Amino acid sequence: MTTNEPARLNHKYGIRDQLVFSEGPGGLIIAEIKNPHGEATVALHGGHILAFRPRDHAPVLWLSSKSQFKTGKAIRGGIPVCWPWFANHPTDTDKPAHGFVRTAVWSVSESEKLADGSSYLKLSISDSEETLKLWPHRFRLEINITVSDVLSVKLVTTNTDNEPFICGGALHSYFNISSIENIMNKCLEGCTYIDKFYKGRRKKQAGSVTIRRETDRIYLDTKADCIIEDNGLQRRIGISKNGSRTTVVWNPWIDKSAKMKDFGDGEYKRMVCVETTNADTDVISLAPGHTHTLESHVRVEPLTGNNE
Ligand code: TA6
Repeated sequence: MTTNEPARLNHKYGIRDQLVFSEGPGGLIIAEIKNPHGEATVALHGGHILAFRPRDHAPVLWLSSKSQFKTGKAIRGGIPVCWPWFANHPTDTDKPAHGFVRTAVWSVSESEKLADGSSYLKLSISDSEETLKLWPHRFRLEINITVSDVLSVKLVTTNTDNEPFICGGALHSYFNISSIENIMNKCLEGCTYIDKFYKGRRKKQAGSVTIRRETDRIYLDTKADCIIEDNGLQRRIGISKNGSRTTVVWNPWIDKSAKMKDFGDGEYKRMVCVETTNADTDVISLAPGHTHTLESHVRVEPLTGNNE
């Protein structure tokens, strides 16, 4: 029986009526989590949260209908883990975009039913011969996932080498929305951002972020919590964060999404990425033996008239 065989995983980490491992799409091993507060699906491939839904709400994460669930391929949607760099490698564009852990298989390290009935799952990955060829540092990376009516994700980097290293990364979260015209992001006013759609020019955010074209913005030096207000679904998605000084907002819009075979026609209207990140001037320097935690907490609340 291999380490990631569902039967073995269920024996060691399964939780009756709450957490079960099985073969999911493309034969990838998934953990299905259901508890009185909400539900989630996590793939061992990429340490990738595929779905999250608090009880009585519509799904919070978007997943493309054309996602490829294949070894070595990134999954389109959910929360890809970008690490140890965000977007292209800083000096070698032959290296995989967004690092190498989102296409690697992670191991299960821990699972627990918490006192309040919520569920906890920890996956981990460490350096290997393959990773050392791409990035010459020893590390341990863990993703700690807590599912209640809030989805709490903590990405913990440990430098297990004897030299310091610099790393970036992101919880590259894709959010499910009623329609791109219906939403606004009320949290980044006054922040400086790199506008990747306009040749990387630095600009300052005026007012709320609304999306009416391809949008690819790296907001720097911001610890702001973000709110996606969705008039169509009459809800707010709150994204609070710790250990992150960069927030990325991305929607590929029509032309770019049409060129992506793992993006369904017109699906760009139903998603927006708000990514909890450290990139560009916000990357992290980690001393040997030290750890860094990148946290994202996602919650939903009704969008009632009296919300200010
Ligand atoms: O987070 C925005 C971004 O860096 C965009 O530039 C776009 O490349 C997106 O990530 C998706 O990247 P992927 O490699 O998953 O297609």
